[in-house]
Amino acid sequence: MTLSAVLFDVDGTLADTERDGHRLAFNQAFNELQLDWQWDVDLYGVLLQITGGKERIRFYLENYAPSFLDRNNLDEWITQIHKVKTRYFLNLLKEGRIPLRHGIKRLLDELRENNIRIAIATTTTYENVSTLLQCTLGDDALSWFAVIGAGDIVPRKKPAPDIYHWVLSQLSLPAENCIAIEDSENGLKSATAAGIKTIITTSEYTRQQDFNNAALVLEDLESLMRDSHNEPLSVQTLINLNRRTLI
Ligand code: XBP
Ligand code: MG
Repeated sequence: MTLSAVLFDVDGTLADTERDGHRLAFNQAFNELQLDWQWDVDLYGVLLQITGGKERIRFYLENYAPSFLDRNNLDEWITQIHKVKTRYFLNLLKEGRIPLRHGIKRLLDELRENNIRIAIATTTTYENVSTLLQCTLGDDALSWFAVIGAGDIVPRKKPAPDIYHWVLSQLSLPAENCIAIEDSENGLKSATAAGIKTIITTSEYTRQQDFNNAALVLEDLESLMRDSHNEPLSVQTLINLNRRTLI
């Protein structure tokens, strides 16, 4: 099997965006809208089982603030709240508060040097992705990615495979020529349901999740260097993995 493309998840994979990013942005939006909802670190860890910010707000209402469910135009209201939250999240990105995870820039550069295409498959919004890439990698970084599949472009979010199917179709590649890099059980389920071998780099909220079907589980892209392998996750590792040889 030729390795033709690597598909990257965003939140928790490209960058640790959740605890000190999205969670803060949600709380800032709730404050601006004078809603007495505050998502602390532990509660947010529970809410993260639901992917998608709008879906997460609705899940919160259903389980923690059901009196709001009687509002007229509930979906429109949630969409408005999410728009305010996204504005705060973009501000955090532009303030440089959310760096890339260890090894991400190195691996992106290596993949490009080896003419292996890179793509994005994420639940968050396109605007969040483009701003993260521009703030961390520079204005031309968006053009490095053959495809960016984000948010509402598909009807069902992770763990459904929709976003990975969409990215594969845009790449015109079969799943067996690709590898996905993810951080969560929802992401692993999504990518593997699309037939894509998946590497997990765990993040703060996902460390204890079930990664049984992952091809490889790492603390981060540099952790192989800290173990016996003495080298970080490299393109050759990915190529070998895709050929199903031992790492
Ligand atoms: C993670 C998500 C997103 C973010 C919040 O996406 O589930 O919903 O938590 O971003 P992934 P939005 O791991 O697939 O990158 O509020 O824009 O949804
Ligand atoms: Mg993720």
